[in-house]
Amino acid sequence: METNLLHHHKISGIYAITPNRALDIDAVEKILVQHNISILQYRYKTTNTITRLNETRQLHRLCAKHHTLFIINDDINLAKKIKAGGVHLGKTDASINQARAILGGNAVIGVSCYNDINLAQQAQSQGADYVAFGALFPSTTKPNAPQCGLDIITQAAQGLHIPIVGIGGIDFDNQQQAFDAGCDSVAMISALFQSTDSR
Ligand code: TZP
Ligand code: MG
Repeated sequence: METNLLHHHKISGIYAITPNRALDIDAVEKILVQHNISILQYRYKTTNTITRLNETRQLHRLCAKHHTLFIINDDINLAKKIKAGGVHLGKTDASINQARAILGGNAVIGVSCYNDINLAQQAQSQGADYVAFGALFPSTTKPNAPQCGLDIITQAAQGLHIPIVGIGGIDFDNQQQAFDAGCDSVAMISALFQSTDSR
């Protein structure tokens, strides 16, 4: 299975994820600019399809303006519909094969691996473009997320050639620990979106 090297360079630095609430587009734009964000994920879990369509269309435009790769959490059909850059899949979502079949070879497919290196190896061999490990630190956004030690990141980095994203409780104070352990990129929700006057 070939990997999509086209977008590897975008999976670096801070990986911004939208909070699970209605979008403040200006706040998102400030964050993209202030932190030079090269990848953004839409992760609002609302089932209101009109809202989802409107918000992702706005974000897609914003991302195009700022050369940011736009990823949608879980929803392959929405990603297809708005021509997003890709999709992020968790344990209970569709398979990599399904996503690839619907979105095509250029789509960026990310996969949550929690703390499981075998899952990451499998995802890589099935054509995932990046894998995510976490929670690296206690997360107020997802307090019951399984924990992933930094040692697992270091071990995973030795056996994988696709980028590794760390997630969970990462902020501006502890991000360097994640990079030092071997993360290519660090995902943040609350550290970026907690306050509207973004840092
Ligand atoms: N998966 C593991 S922790 C987490 C997800 C989606 C939430 C990350 O949010 P925060 O606010 O950066 O801890
Ligand atoms: Mg999911």
